[in-house]
Amino acid sequence: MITVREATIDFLRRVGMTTVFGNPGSTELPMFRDFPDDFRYVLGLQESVVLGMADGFAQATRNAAIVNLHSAAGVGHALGNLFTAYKNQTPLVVTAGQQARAILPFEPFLFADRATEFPRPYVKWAAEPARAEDVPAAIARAYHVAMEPPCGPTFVSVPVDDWDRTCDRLPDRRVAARNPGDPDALHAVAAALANARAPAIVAGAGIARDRAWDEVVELAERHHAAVWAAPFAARSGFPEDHPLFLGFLDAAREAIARKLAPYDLVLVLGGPLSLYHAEETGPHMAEGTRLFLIADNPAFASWAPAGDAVVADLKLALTTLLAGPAPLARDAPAPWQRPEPLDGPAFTDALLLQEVARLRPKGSIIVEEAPSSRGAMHDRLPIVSLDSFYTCASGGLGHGLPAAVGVALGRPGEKVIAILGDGSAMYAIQGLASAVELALPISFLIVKNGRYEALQGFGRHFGLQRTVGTVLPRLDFVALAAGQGMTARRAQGKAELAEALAWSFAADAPTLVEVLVD
Ligand SMILES: Cc1ncc(C[n+]2csc(CCOP(=O)(O)OP(=O)(O)O)c2C)c(N)n1
Ligand SMILES: [Mg+2]
Repeated sequence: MITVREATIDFLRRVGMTTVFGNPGSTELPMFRDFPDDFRYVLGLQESVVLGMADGFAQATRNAAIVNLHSAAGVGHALGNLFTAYKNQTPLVVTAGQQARAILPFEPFLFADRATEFPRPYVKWAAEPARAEDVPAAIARAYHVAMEPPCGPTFVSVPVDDWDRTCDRLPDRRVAARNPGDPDALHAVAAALANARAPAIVAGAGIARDRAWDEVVELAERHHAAVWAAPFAARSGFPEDHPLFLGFLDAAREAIARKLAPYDLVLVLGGPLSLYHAEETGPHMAEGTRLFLIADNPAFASWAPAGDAVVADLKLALTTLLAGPAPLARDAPAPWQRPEPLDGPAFTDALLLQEVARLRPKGSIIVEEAPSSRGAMHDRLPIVSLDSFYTCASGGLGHGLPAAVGVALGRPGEKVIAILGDGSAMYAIQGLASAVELALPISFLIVKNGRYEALQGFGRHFGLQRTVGTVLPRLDFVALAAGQGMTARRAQGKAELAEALAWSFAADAPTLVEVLVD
């Protein structure tokens, strides 16, 4: 017999979850008695930072990350980024402390009422085991559920007195969960694709999740298919400098239908396609465009408003498609006319992104949360390799800054560039302290426009004369960084920007550049 803690540590070690992201409290500490030397504890100074870092780390390492939160209040702080992790399909095993079993009837201090309901519906599975000795098995189950596509967070609430109880060691076992897809359905897609007159591929985040990047390039080239990025794709699924890449779809029903109208067949990979940000009417797809979806997430398949769908691992499904019939002879689509390079006096977010593209170290990783700068990023900062771009799939702000820390921790020695709006950066600004503590080579670039520009834009969309609560003119990010032990610079004007970026990109410690855009 061993302790619940030993059995849990033993399991975590077996599956490679030796980095624990947390913010501790009295109801968690016994989990860390005799904390093993081959484990590390990554401290986040607020639980949304903890969750965001774990999300970035899990995505970067392609394995579930273990998170430990303080009972109800800590889980509460983490919920926004838990929602994002759910939408990102990031595998996480979230544990939270609970008060000791013997005093639960008296609603003790820091007790979590209905602990397993609190994080729902943004966890795939949640449990507070009925007996202490069931805790390791619950954590093992949480791991396997988190890792089964569609991946996502799971939750285990653990009473504080459980860790020192005894139990059996868990059996060593593996769970294989990749689904190759229904062969008949995939053959139907392959046949339709071969016979299409003008096919298009829509590249979604699932391509990166399933590492199917090379297969998508091969499929697009084989079929001379136009490739569009899916709306708000949280990861890049196709090289954006490839001649077949034609641009980005907006999260807008009418624009999607219009942009895809020239094609007689649209194959959405790792979608969703029909992701709408504002209400619009009209058809989801032009008449005469046949739609197919292959995705790792059965939810996308079930609610897609049009088209036939196959739920599958993208890499396996594309292997089937690539073995399909040869396509009709057809010309390659006309290439995307990218906007002209900027060289006027205006000091804008677009110029910043152009300079990042020009000066960034080769192979650096972009993590983005700068809402109104998205379009400029699409135009000027092409993502050209697998796993070199991360953003949140949910639209919930406060993910990008800590996610950048987690990505950097998961990809040691690689440069991470976090492009953050000034409003966005403030939701989890304590993440800078973790970056300093971990000495990670991250360049935090703050697009300082002094406002929530995306919301002001939406205000105009709704015809508001003035959009209240959208200005933040007095924030000083150089001071906010310095207060957490990070060196920072301010840049205004092109020469100063180039110098600051070169300094930040060359640093092997975290740095911040506040860019005062017009
Ligand atoms: C948690 C959360 N709160 C509020 C919002 C609404 N929201 C969307 S964009 C935005 C503004 C973000 O400001 P900033 O990062 O400065 O980017 P900008 O709009 O200026 O480009 C806000 C508040 C959100 N998406 N998520
Ligand atoms: Mg802003």
